[in-house]
Amino acid sequence: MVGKGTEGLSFSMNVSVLDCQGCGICVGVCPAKEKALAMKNLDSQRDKQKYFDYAVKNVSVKEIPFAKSTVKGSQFEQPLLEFSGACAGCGETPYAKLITQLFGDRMYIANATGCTSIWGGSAPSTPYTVNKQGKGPAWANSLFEDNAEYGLGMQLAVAQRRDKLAENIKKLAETTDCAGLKEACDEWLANKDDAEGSKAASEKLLSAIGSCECGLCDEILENKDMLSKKSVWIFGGDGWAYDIGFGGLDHAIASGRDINIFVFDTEVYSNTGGQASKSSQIGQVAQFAASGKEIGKKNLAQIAMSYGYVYVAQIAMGANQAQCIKAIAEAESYPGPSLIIAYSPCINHGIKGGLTNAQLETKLAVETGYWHLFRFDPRLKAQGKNPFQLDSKAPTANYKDFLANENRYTSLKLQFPERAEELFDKAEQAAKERYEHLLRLSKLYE
Ligand SMILES: Cc1ncc(C[n+]2csc(CCOP(=O)(O)OP(=O)(O)O)c2C)c(N)n1
Repeated sequence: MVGKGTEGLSFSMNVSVLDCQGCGICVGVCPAKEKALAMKNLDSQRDKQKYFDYAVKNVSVKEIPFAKSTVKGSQFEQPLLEFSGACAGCGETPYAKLITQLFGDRMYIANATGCTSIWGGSAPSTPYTVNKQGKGPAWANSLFEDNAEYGLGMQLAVAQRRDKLAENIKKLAETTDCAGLKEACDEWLANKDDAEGSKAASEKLLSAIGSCECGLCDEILENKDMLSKKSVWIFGGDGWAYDIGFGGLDHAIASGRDINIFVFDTEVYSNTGGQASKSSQIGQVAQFAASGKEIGKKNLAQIAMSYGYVYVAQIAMGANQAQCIKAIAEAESYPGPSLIIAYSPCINHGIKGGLTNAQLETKLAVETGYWHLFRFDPRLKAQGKNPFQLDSKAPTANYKDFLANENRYTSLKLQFPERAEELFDKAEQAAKERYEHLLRLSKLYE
């Protein structure tokens, strides 16, 4: 038993020995006081594969009475992203996996070219999968240059097809005299834009249609994939979002349409070997910034917030899991454009100890004031509340301790110590000013 309502149930976590990449993150982030997990040599664990295979084959998904959008509740949902080809410990995949746990059975993904499209679709295989009902993310990769437009197009197509379906279901409700069908149509119409409600109403409608004769039914059945509410996601890295795809991203958020943009912010073009982007930070060594980037990170969140009707959040999973899930759930439920910028450690950062420490590194990023957490929800403004919520506390650790933990900064110190000192001071000052600016924003929106 893991909480009220789960009497008679127990759970275990079984790792697939053959698929585990050995990143060791689970060992590092395990909250148990006594270390509950330990890494062991692969050969000594091969005979444990049978437990994993048994669980996959025989243990069914259970209805668990925890809210899906909580840390605990989300982790009892089936991930519809499984074994990707990402670097072991990648900071991007945990976000995508979490999003599929929340919305995977009704989600569309437009994926910009970049690491997310490479680990997300290394043809001929894909780590995205389906649940027992055969439902899973519909995924496609567009050009690096036009992915926001591609996702916006998906949203427009879905909206158009669902509106037409609603028109037909309304007509059917008005004309049918078959028992139960009118009620099923009305129930679907009332729940069309409710994620869970539309799923239940769709099943009822399909079963009512099955036992009635009707002229419009064929057309409705042809479009039954549109019965449940869809969740349209646009995935990409910072090279796409801040730089090359920015014009399209701006166009897509300005449209006011119900899209969810998720930026996996690694602060470099990761997939092409670590070139600097407008998201890279002062003092960071990257390709095209071999002596440390001189100018500051673009404030993409602030640009999006200036519209007033865009949901915007900055998150970092390892720093605050609850805030991360809250932002993702709020963005998805917001019936307009949403932009989430997620801090994503990358092998290019050269984190001390390697990506084993990726999740802990995001915690350090927030504690040192290197990265800030906040949410801007236009719905709150309409309710007379402050739409801007700063979720980061004032830094409790030294900014330069974060820099000292990553090769992308320490390498500058080794090569150009004086310049490093100068740029790191500038970076620290810029981070302080960003936090003060966020504090002022919070007051301003009050
Ligand atoms: C049409 C097209 N333009 C450009 C590229 C080259 N390209 C592929 S991935 C990439 C960088 C992606 O960087 P980013 O958006 O930051 O995502 P990340 O890899 O960091 O997740 C570039 C420039 C390409 N493959 N195709």
